[in-house]
Amino acid sequence: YKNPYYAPGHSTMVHLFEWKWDDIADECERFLGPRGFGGIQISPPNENVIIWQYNRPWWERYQPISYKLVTRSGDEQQFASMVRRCNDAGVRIYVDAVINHMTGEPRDNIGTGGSTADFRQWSYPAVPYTAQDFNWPHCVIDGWDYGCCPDKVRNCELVGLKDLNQRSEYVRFMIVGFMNKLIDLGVAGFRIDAAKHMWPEDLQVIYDRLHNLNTDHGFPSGARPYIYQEVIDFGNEAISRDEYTGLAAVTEFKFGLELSRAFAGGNQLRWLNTWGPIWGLLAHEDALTFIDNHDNQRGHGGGGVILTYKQAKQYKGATAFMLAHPYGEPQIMSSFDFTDSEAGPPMDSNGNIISPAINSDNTCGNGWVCEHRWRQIYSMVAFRNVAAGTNVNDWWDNGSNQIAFCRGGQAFIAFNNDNWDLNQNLQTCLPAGAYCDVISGSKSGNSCTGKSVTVGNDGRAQIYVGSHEVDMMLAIHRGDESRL
Ligand code: ARE
Ligand code: CA
Repeated sequence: YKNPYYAPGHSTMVHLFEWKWDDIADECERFLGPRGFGGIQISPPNENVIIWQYNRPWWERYQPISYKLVTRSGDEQQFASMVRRCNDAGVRIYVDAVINHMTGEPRDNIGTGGSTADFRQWSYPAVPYTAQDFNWPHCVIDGWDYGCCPDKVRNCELVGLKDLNQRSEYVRFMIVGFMNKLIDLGVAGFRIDAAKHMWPEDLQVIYDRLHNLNTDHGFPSGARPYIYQEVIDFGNEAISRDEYTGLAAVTEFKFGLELSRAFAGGNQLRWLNTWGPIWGLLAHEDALTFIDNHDNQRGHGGGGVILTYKQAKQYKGATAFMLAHPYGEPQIMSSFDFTDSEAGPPMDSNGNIISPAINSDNTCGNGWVCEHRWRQIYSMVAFRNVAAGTNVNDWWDNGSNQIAFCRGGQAFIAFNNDNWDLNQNLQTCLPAGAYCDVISGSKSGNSCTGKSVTVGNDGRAQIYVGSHEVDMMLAIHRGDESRL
């Protein structure tokens, strides 16, 4: 369950938060596939309760009312078409699976597919689930429980969401049926929402009953789904991420916290020369890594000060480091712009999601941030693909916040997070020749729209990153996008 089965030459997952299926399919074909992205985490595809009381917040999608594939993102047919088109473009789909619970007790009672429920009776006829399918007696998790009481964290309600009993064979059957349907439609794996709130042994049973990936969608025979489990573990709670790594991969929340701290200036970049498990991070193959996610970018769930698109220079620096470094399986957040942390995606007065507009400079409009379309970010996905299979070598630092390293003989990157210029003759490990920096610009014909770098026969080059530049890094590599 730890292999994402990316298409050859692809890497990196992007979370297209609240995107519609038709728009995702277009994005696979026009951008993500050609740019070498590996996969997409989509918002939960199954029917959720509509919450007009809070003007359709993004979090209504974490309140399932059935397993029908009908949401604001699209219906089952649109879902199937998206998966087909994305797989054909070499981009995998990973489903955010909300299987710990159903809804809370919202004032509204109608789902995105027209289903209703009787919340107070734990009755969800469109699945169907009845009271006996939920944990009993009913209780709600409070903050203290995380420190003391694994049984409460797993058997009580997370923020009042009706808590399913995954020990029940019937509940397992419904969950497995839902997930297998998605696998048969061609998805490559799952994010397991609120995995901490389910017993590892129950999850193991569920995972082991999943189908192999669909060979009609280009997966090898016998391939198991990629599973990454949402377990927030900063090391001070009764439930540890280590209880889940035996099953499948785990979301590594310390990763974004430490890189955010460093790139926001709270820790010197030179210390990143040991980046990886020495920092208390999970083993490489166990870690789904990211700077921010849809919760902590808006102060929901998970502690710490996290960089987001709102601190663009530092955020791009942290993201570039994530993509340049071989540790972990990276995921990029792709957001809609927000000031209100509850607000849902751009929508019309009927609650329909408004599609992102695509500008001529590759960026998005209509309220969509599309970090994955920022040149400094998608260029680093290409960098990662060129550097695949190599380690970090020829680390250099200035004893503070200027660092540089090579990835084998494939790629080179330098960062300057000091408030003075970086201007050094450094080892790039690349063949002699001229290269375009893929951060300040791109290659255009036989020249560079941004900086160019001349590598000598000894592999060395003069590297300049001014402290007042828009970006704090410079990156060159052997791929077509950089080599002149
Ligand atoms: C909403 C309302 C609530 C209301 C509830 C039920 O906001 O006020 O009580 O509905 O009516 C998201 C939102 C929630 C929202 C929920 C359902 O964030 O606000 O509730 O959707 O609509 C813990 C969990 C972790 C979880 C975070 C948020 O361990 O699994 O809390 N993250 C996932 C998703 C969320 C989603 C859910 C789970 C629910 O990523 O987007 O919630 O499906 C410490 C602990 C963490 C704990 C954290 C916060 O750090 O270590 O384990 O995270 O505190 O409590
Ligand atoms: Ca539970």
